[in-house]
Amino acid sequence: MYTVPKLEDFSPASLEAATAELHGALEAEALAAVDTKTFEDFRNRWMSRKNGLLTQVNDLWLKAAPGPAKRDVGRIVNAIRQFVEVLVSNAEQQASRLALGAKLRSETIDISLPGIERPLGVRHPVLRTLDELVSVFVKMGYSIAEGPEVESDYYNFEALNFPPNHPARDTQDTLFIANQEQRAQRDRLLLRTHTSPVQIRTMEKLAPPVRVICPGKVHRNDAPDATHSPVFHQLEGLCVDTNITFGDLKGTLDHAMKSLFGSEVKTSFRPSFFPFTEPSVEVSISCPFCGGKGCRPCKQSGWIELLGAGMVDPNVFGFVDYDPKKLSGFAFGMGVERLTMMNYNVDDIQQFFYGDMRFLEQFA
Ligand code: FA5
Repeated sequence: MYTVPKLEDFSPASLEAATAELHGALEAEALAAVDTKTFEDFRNRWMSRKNGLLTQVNDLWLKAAPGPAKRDVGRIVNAIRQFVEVLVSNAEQQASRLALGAKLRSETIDISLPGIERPLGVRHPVLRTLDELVSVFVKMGYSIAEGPEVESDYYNFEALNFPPNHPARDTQDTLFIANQEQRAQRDRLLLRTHTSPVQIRTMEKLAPPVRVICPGKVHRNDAPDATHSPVFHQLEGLCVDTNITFGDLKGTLDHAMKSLFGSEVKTSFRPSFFPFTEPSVEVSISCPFCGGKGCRPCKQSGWIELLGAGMVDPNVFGFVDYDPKKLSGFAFGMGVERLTMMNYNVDDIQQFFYGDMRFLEQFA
C-alpha cells in the first residue's frame, strides 16, 4: 500500500521521482473503485482533510520544503491536488457505471426460457351448429330476433293458444319465479320453455310480411338423459305473408336440412299437434348415418325426428292484430343440441354440458 514518503532532498530530480511514484499509486488505486464502497474508501484515503494522502503531501512535502524550494514544491503539490480531484471524479463515474452494470446483470431475465402456452379456445359445437343454421336462414332472407329467457305466462303460453289449464301445458313444465301469487296468471314469470314466444313479440312489433329466426336458450322440467337436458337451445322460425302455403314450409325446411346434412338427405312430415299451429307436423330426416337402412342412432327406423312445425293458427294472429283472412304463415322450432348430435355423431346430449376437455378438444 502506497505511503507518502518524507523527502530527503527537494531537488527537481527527487521531486520528479516522488511525484511519478505518487501518480502511479493514484492511478492504480483509482482503477480499483468499482462500486460505492470502494469509491468512498478511495476518495477518503486521498482527500480526507484529517489524514488523507493529499494532506500528508502538503505536510511532508510543502511545509517541510526549505524556503528556496517552496515555490516549485507549491506548484507541484497544486498540480497533484488537481490530478487527484480529476481521478476521484472519474472514479466516481466509473464506480456508478460498474455498479449499475452489475445490478442489471443480476436482474437479467433469461428470455430464452420457453413461455407458458395458453391453448386457443374454439367455439362450442352447439354454437357452431347454431351459427351454421343461422347462416342458412339468413341466406334465405330471414333476419334475427331475440326475446327474454325469463318470460311471462302470456307470451310463453296464452298468446300461443295454450289456454290456462290446457293439458298441452303439461308437456312443457318449467321453473316459475317465486312469490307471484298476487299477479294475474298472464303476468306471472317463468323460464321460457321454447323460443316460440319470440314469434308473438316479433309480430307485435313488426307489420307483415315477417321472416325471422329466433335463436336462444330454453328450460324444461325434463329429467336429463341421453337425448334430454333441462336447459337446451332452440332455433325458431316464423314466416308470415300473403299466400304462404304448406308447400313453402316443406320447401324451406327441406332446403335447410339439405344445407346442414347434405343434399342426399330426405325430409318427412308427419301430423302432430301444437296449440299455435294448424296443421302441425313433426319433421324427420332420413338417417344421415345409414342412409335410411336402419342403424343405432335412428333406432333401426331409417328416420330421425328433429323438429316441430306447422301453419300459424289463425287464433295466434288474433292475439297480435294480424288479419287471418289476408295473411297466412308457417313456423318451426328445432332443438339445436339434437341437430348438433346428428351433425357430429354424438350419442349423449350430456356431453355438451360436462365441459370435459377430452370431448371438446375434438372440435378444435
Ligand atoms: C316446441 O318447443 C315448439 N315450440 C316447436 C314449434 C315451433 C312447433 C313453431 C311449431 C311451430 P317441442 O316441444 O317438440 O316443440 O320441441 C322442439 C324441439 O326441441 C324438439 O324437436 C327437440 O329437438 C328439442 N327438445 C325438446 N325437449 C328437449 C330437451 N329436453 N332436451 C333437448 N332438446 C329438446
